[in-house]
Parts: sequence; structure tokens; C-alpha cells
Amino acid sequence: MENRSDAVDGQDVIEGLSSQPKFLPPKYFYDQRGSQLFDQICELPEYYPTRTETAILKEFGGAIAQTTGPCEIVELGSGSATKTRFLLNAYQSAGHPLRYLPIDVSETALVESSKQLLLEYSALTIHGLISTYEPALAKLPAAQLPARMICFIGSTIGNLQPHEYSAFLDRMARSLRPKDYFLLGIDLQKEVSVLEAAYNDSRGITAAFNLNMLRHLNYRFDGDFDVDCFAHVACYNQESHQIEMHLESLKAQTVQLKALGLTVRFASGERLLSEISRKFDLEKTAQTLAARHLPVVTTFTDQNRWFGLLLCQRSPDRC
Ligand code: AVI
Repeated sequence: MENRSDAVDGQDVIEGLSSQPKFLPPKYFYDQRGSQLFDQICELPEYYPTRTETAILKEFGGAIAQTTGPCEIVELGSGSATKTRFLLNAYQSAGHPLRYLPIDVSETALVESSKQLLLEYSALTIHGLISTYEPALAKLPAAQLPARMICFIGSTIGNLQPHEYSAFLDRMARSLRPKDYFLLGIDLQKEVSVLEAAYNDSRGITAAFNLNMLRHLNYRFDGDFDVDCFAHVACYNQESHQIEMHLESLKAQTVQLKALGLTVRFASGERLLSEISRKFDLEKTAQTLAARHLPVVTTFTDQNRWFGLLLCQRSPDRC
């Protein structure tokens, strides 16, 4: 297990809360409570992405293993590696060697899931990296199998801002050798009512997840956000094709984050953007990937075309 996590000093919080309109990076959702709430979101009847992508992986894992042949599986944001098991099962059934390189910022999640996987798959070798994506991709260890497949599933790519998305795809292309694979999970554009229900669930779990970010900031930066004075708001922006999740201030208030030396004023009704979740078009995404030396080899989707899993293969650079 290698630790390459980068130091976090809250500079991004200062920047986001000093901007107009205010924003916060979605990484602050994920303290221990936030990760638990996210796991609960994945089980909600309204939140279709997880179960839809899982069903796609279950159905087409064999086709993926057949296309790539023996290859090591790198996973960005591996978490509890629940969905990964469908890939490992498929590679095992195909008689391919099992080598897995999970990358996650949470040491606990990485160690616990790796221990569990090693119990379940006797032929598996694991090289874990405790890291954010960028440093991990920049320094992946030398491949030990003929090919490598980097997986970025769960539509986490949808939480990147457009400029981060472009930079991420460029970095991905640089991290892969020609003929290596990139497996990308994307949530697709669909009826607004389905999308908005997924981020406004009837049990209020998504609201608790959103508001927990403020508790996390209080803990981390000695803050005094009164969580009861903010409300969860999530709506679909049809022009940008993205869910926008906000924390709305329920009154005029001042908040301090002592560890950052920061005082922030909120007007009544002022919204702070806590997350975007972009919804993609299959054909346009394939064009973007092809332009980045990552042409799509096979597209897997569900019957409703609600979620897409794109298997891309790194093309050689042309001079
Ligand atoms: C992690 N990510 C893909 C989730 C999403 O759907 O954008 C995060 C999430 N936010 C609210 N619900 C789920």
C-alpha cells in the first residue's frame, strides 16, 4: 500500500467561500459520515445510477474481459470496490490473471476492501495507492501484465467542472500506453423528473449528505456553520445538462472558520454551489474521447439508455 495523498490546507475553501457566487469543492462531502450517507444514497429507490451501472457490469463484464484479454485493473476512487467484483469475476471466469490497483483517498476504505478482496479471490494480487487521482495517475507503477485498464466508473467524472473534465481526459491519455484501455461510467441525459427525484429523495438522505458538508467543515476548520440555517436544493439545469446541488442560507448570517481565519457573510436566500453532476450524451462523449486519443471500442448501456459504460482503447499518438 502506498500513500501519495496530497496535503489539504483549506485554500480551496477560502477561494470558494470568497467567490461570488460561492461554491465548495465536492470532495468535502466525504468525511466518514458523508461516505456512509453516500452508500445509503446508492441504495435509494430514486437513485438509479448505481444499480443501473451494476447491472451493466454484471451483464457485460464477460464481454469486457474478452475484449481486453489479460490486463491489470486500475480503479480510480475504488471505495468499497463493490462493483469491481463483477469485473474480477469476469476476468477470473475468462482464466485471466487477477491484478488490481485500487486508488482512493480513504486509507480505511482501501485497506478494508483490499483485505476482503484477498479473502474472496485466492489468485488476486493488489497494489493499492492512497492518493487523489492526479498524483496517482502521474506515478502508476510499471505494468506487470500485457495490458492495463483504468476504470473510472460511477459517473464521478460528472462531478468535474468542464475544465477539470478536459484536463482529466488529457491526463488519462498520457497515463495509458497505446492499446491500453479506459473504462468510463457516465450518467446519461434523461427526463428531468427522473433526474430531479434522484437528487431529492423522499427519505431526505441526499439533503443530509449535502448538509453534512457544513458539519465536516466545522470539524476540519474550527467553523461555526449552523446546519439548521441552511437548506438542501437540487435542480436540473437543462442548458448545461447538469444537476446543480446548492446549500441555501435560510437567513442573513455570518459564519467563521477560525482555522482558516475566514469570516463569511450569507444573505438570506443566498445559494452556495456544493456539486454539479453532469449528464452526458453518448455520441458527443464518444467524440470527445476520440479527440483525446481514447476512441470508444464498445459502448454498453441498459435498456432505458439511462447509464453508459464506455470501453475505450488508447490510440497511438500521430506526429
Ligand atoms: C459521486 N457522484 C457520482 C454522485 C452523483 O450522482 O453525482 C454524488 C451524489 N451527489 C448527490 N447524490 C449523489
